[in-house]
Amino acid sequence: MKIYDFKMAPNPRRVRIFLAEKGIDIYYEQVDLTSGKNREAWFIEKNPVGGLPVLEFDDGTYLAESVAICRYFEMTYPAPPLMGVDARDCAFVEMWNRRMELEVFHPIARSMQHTHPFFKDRIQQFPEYGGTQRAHAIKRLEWLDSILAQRPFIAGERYTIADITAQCGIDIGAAMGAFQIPDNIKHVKRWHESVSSRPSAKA
Ligand SMILES: N[C@@H](CCC(=O)N[C@@H](CS)C(=O)NCC(=O)O)C(=O)O
Repeated sequence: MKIYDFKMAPNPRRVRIFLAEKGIDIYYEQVDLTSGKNREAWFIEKNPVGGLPVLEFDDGTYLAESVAICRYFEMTYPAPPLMGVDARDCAFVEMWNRRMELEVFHPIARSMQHTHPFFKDRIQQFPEYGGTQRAHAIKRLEWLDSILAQRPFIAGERYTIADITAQCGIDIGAAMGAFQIPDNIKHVKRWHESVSSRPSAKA
C-alpha cells in the first residue's frame, strides 16, 4: 500500500496530517505536480482526473479524493477518532468539514490560483475573481471566529478532519504569499497556533 503524494500540495497534506494524527506509517511516492507528472498517462490510469493524493492498495486498485482516503483509514484505524464517534457526531463533523472545504479551503485556493504567477500557464487566470474569492475567505474566517470564540476546535471540543481541512487551506495560502489571517480575527489565530503546534502539522 502506498500514497501518491506531493509535499507542497494542500490536498495530499490533509491526508498526511490525518495519518500522522493516527500514527499510521505509510510509504509516500512523490509525483511532481510542477513538471506535470500527474498529467502523464501512467498517472491518469490511476486517477483519471489527475489529482493527488491517490491511495494504491496492494491488489492494484486506486482510491482518490482526500476525504475518501481519510474515511478508509478512519474505518480501519478508528483511534483517535477524527471523523466523529457516533451517527450524530459523524454527521456534524462532516458538515463542518464540508463547510471548511467550500467556504475556506476552496476560496483561498481559488484566490491563489487566479492571482499567483505560479498558475499563470496552468489555468486561465481571472485576477478579479481571485480577489473576490480572497474577500469571501476573509468573510468566512470572520464567521468562523465567532464559532471559535466558543470552543477550541472547529467541530467542537475535539480536533477533527475539519480542523485539518481549514489548516491546510490557510497554510498553503500563506506559503504562496497569497493569504494571511487578518490580525483582528483573533480566535482563528489562536486556533491556528494551536493546530500548528501539533506534531502532525509538520507532515
Ligand atoms: N478533490 C480532490 C482534489 C485533488 C487535487 O486537486 N489535488 C491537487 C493538489 S492539492 C492536484 O493534484 N492538482 C494538480 C492538477 O489538478 O493538475 C481531493 O480532495 O483529493
